[in-house]
Amino acid sequence: MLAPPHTQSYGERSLNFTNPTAKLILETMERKKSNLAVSVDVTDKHDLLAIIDAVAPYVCMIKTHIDIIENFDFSLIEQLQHLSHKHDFLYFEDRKFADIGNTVALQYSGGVHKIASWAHLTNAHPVPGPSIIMGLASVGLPLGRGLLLLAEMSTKGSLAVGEYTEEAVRMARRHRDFVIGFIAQTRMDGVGAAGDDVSGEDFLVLTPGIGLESKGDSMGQQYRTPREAVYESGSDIIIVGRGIYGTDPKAIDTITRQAERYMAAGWAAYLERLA
Ligand code: S5P
Repeated sequence: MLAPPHTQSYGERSLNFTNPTAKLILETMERKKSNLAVSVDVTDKHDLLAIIDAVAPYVCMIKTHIDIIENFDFSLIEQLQHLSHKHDFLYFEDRKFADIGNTVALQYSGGVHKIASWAHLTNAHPVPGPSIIMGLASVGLPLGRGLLLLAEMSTKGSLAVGEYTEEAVRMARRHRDFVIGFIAQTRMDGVGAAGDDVSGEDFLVLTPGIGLESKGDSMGQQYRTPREAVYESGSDIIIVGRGIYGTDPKAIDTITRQAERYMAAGWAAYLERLA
């Protein structure tokens, strides 16, 4: 009987995956002792670069919304890549693809952002069905990229529950070479398996909606603590945005301190889970 993934160390779990991005994420987490991903949702590229440079020592991953950058040009990508080499972390472009296979393949490879050329990881809504995975995999698999499906969301009134979540997991299970995990609030081990043998199955669970102070915002976001996500719900990576950069993207000292604090809280919750 294999140990369930959330009781294994991140380093051990890198052997559970064939996808090179999944392996690299888990090895980076183990090396840096961090299960923190910082979501840098700012609109100016200079702020984006300054915040990444400040928080990078504390993260395994940086999550971007590249389409909100107002002064984007492709030289930004070279600067982002320089930071990821300097500080040893991966990029997750939170694009939330949701269209037919042919369209998402074009959105992923082309346009001004050329996401597949630099983002190790991206995500998709399962709403169109398995064709969305086929479209994205046609671009991402040859590059060794990984995909997350949004199985659940952090927002009040989310429709991604019950049968929808189960079907998302079944879709992922049929494409394990490319789908390496979920955006979700809890573990998905065995969800929707209906008697099928899923022992040895491992998916990464990345959880947004994390805050140490606030319980939510005025637009439906809901926050839980790193401990609730990692220790109680078995999440692997906490995704933190405004809890770290707050309301002032220029307050770099405060942002650095907050990143250190969330990294410590996330790692302590993981060690507690392993124990
Ligand atoms: O269910 C979700 C899925 C995602 S990817 N809820 C989320 O909040 N997100 C993203 O996580 C959202 O797009 C944002 O970039 C980040 C949360 O930001 P925060 O400032 O609320 O921590």
